[in-house]
Amino acid sequence: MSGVRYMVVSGFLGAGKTTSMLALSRSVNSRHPLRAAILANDLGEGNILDAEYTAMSEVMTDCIAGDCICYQHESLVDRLRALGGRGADIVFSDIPGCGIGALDHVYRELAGREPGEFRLLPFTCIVDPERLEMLAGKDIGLPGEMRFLLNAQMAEADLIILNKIDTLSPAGREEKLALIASLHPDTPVMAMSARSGEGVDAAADYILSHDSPVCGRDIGYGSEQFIAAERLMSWYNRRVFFTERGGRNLDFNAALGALMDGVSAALRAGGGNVPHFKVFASGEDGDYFKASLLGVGCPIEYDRRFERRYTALSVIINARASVDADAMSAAVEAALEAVKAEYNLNARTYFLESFGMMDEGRGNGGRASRYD
Ligand SMILES: Nc1nc2c(ncn2[C@@H]2O[C@H](COP(=O)(O)OP(=O)(O)O)[C@@H](O)[C@H]2O)c(=O)[nH]1
Ligand SMILES: [Mg+2]
Repeated sequence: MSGVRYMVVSGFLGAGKTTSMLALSRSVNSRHPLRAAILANDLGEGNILDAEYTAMSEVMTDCIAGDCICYQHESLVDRLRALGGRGADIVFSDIPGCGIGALDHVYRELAGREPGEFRLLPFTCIVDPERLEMLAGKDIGLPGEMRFLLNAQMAEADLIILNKIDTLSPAGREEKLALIASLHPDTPVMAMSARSGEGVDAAADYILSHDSPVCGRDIGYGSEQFIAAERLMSWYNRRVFFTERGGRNLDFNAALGALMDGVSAALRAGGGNVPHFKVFASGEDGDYFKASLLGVGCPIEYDRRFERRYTALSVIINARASVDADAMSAAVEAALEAVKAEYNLNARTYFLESFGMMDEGRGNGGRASRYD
């Protein structure tokens, strides 16, 4: 019996799942005699930025890549036991940004197959106030099919947390909380800012003092609406090693910002969008660059920029897009070529994967086909 407490965090692309898991972990670690850990999960085989980023923090971390934890029960159980063995009392893990179904596939599986081994804390959905506007009928530049996923994520949750309240006025907070309550009147709702820390301790204490009822909820998993939304999504993971051709030190903040702007412009020109495009690179002695773009019309959000200049740098690019994989690839390629020319860079790609959520042939399930 490991006695590890476990909680899954769901939520839309860019809602702040990773930032929230870090904030909740730090809140637990600093105020309770408990040790919190993060098990980062995403699709794709490797070069998952959130996993590298959380691993850089002082919080204990591990990662499961390759597929959603929904379909990796044994691996999930192994990792939870291993984290418990390393001293973790509570493990937070996320599911890939548009994911639904983990209540059934993770909580109910764990409760049924490892009865009593893990204490399941509230299944928690992190909500971004701007994306929530979609459900009030506002056009935020994302395909309408995405509304289904956002609403289903909230419908599935034991607890809904309105995040990013630092971006809202008091009236704005009330308005968003009222909208959530009108859509999901039976679900407890809390509010916090994973960035500023406001409300984080209260959310952590609520989570620690409640267990998930692990009930079944019909959220339309596998329905036509679900498939229509998933069909629109593509994933893109790449690692690029840049070198300044003349061996000079370069301000990579400018080059990486230009890369992000270039991708945004190329997608916008083609009518596509990218709900979460992220770039991360780590320099020397804890110096790092991390930035997010939460849609082609949005400004780049810099979590951190480099303090130093570098001649060579390894950069991770992750995109979760609402265009097909080819259009996403073409947008990155065009932006990369422009940045190489403008900043006198060579770029060597050591890892690249790009796939549609519903693509045939993804992963090991691919098969040969022939027409004659
Ligand atoms: N203003 C604000 N930004 C936040 C907050 N939480 C996360 N973010 C930002 O939102 C972006 C996406 O966050 P991330 O944790 O990567 O989202 P995820 O895709 O759900 O894991 C990043 O630029 C974060 O810094 C918050 O409470 N307030
Ligand atoms: Mg994340």
